[in-house]
Amino acid sequence: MRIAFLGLGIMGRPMAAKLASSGHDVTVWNRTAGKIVEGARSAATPRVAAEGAEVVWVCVSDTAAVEQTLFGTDGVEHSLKSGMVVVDSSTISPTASRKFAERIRTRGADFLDAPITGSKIGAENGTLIFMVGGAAETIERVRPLFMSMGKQVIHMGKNGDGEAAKLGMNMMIVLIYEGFAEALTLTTKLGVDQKAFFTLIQSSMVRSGVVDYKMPFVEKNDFSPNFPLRLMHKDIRLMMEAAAESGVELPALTTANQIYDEATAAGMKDLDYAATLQIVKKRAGIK
Ligand code: NA7
Repeated sequence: MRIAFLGLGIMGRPMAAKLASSGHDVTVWNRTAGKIVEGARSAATPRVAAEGAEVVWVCVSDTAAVEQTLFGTDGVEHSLKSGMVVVDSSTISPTASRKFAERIRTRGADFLDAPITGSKIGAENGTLIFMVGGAAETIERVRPLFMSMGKQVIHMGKNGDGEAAKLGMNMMIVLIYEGFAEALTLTTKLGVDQKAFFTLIQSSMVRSGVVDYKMPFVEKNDFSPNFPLRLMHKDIRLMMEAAAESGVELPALTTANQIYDEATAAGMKDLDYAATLQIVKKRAGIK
């Protein structure tokens, strides 16, 4: 298929590389020039990248970035043709995503919100999971592309439902990790051996995929970014915005957000979100 891939960040670049190495005809664009993908052409603007494409795939940081890429001066909108499909794998506001879908549809194209889970490693290995909002027929048309980059596609419902599901899932990641960070901090302060505590967690019912994934990094004090804290903090703001819009209270998340605020103020925004453990430890006076 002829694909325009827009956004070559931590996630986007390996995703575009998987499409190119699967034999698709890929043109990439990135806001800051200089990022390239082997086997793909580079375009100067989203508009140029999208010209003649059957599918336009977007993976940029936030709601404003998606809006700019789709509808800005040199945005995708100018190259939209009837029958094209736009897929957005960025994590953004569900409400905004629904509006973007409506605007794309007025041009005869279709839109899927298809945020991802699986982190940098999943993007590099082609094992991402996509949670998708939009029409089932449109999902089927682009299924081969999903399967070049990932291992599973879950249809969540109508447009925006993929984004809503992603916020719910990331909320669980934030709270599970915060629970782990607080438990580790308390037990450390009480004198429990960290390795023994890890063994207990992995042997018992509190075992979790999130902790399994982060534990080796915590053991090595390696907080280099797999999922940068700044992006999880952005997602927390999206969760709180969606909660305010729909009249839902999120007391635990509100507390976790304070830790993220403090971590950001301490200059940790480009580290992995796992670095929030350092804030909890610092508050407890643990070096
Ligand atoms: P990164 O590694 O922070 O990359 C973000 C990408 O978004 C990168 O290509 C940026 O271009 C691009 N970006 C940022 N702002 C804009 C604007 N205003 N217009 C166009 N492009 C922009 O993020 P990830 O790849 O880890 O994650 C991408 C999404 O998936 C995000 O929503 C996550 O929450 C999930 P740059 O190179 O800075 O010019």
